[in-house]
Amino acid sequence: ISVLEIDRVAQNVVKSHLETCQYTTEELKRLAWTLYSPEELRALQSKSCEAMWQQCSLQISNAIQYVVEFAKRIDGFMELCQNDQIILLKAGCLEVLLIRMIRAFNPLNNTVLFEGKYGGVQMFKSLGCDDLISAVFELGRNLCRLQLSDEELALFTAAVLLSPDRPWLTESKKVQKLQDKIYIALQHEIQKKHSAEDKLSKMVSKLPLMKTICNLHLDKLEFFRLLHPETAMNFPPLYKEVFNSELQYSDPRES
Ligand code: 4D8
Repeated sequence: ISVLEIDRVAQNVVKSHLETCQYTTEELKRLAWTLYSPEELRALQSKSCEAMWQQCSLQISNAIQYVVEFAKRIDGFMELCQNDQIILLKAGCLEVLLIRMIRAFNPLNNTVLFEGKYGGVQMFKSLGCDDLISAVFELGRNLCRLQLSDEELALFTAAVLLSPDRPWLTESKKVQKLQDKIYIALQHEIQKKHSAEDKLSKMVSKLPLMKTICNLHLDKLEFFRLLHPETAMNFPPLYKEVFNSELQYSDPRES
């Protein structure tokens, strides 16, 4: 492939990313030291488990809408068969959210943006998912250390989304070709910045922890559904569709 082609891929992916981030980098910089007060934190911590799950599923569902829009704008994604588009989104969107999270993560005080203010792990106490939350924050710290630019973030999330090894893909060769180009563009972007030459392998080495987090989230959700079926039924439709374990014909691109 030509340098021109790789540049075109990079430009498209970076543009799609920037157009589909809820917050600009400047907005996040301004917000970075807007912390929840001790009283607000105490209020969050004393919420019921159900109310906190509802709140988190709503936040995740909002964020997923932007990921769906991101996917749609990546050249080649809409040319995949509908079945594969759905499989890629369902399998990859939490991983993409976890990578996107670093834009809204402050490693200096170990806090993340949640509904307009920053808070630490204790903010999520009432979920009753301490292991999941500490894994999420560990990933946040790990990824922040890599100091990824928005360009690198864009290409990395696109590459994760276009993973050809997701189960049940019908045209994985097509997905593989798209992902190959994106990884070449990412490597190219990293070299431009004179970053450490092993930056790409360091990025890729975080994928297993992301997979662990995704599986942990699904386990917690399944357990929560058993305990509180009525609450789980009222989770946002998009959240339910994406994380539903059953095979179904729903389409997260339309919610
Ligand atoms: O831009 O939409 O404002 C995380 C959620 C991020 C989960 C959100 C969350 C994000 C996952 C809340 C709970 C990542 C941004 C804010 C809300 C992604 C954890 C932290 C978005 C980037 C940071 C900032 C808990 C936004 C993983 C999941 C547990 C459950 C019980 C559902």
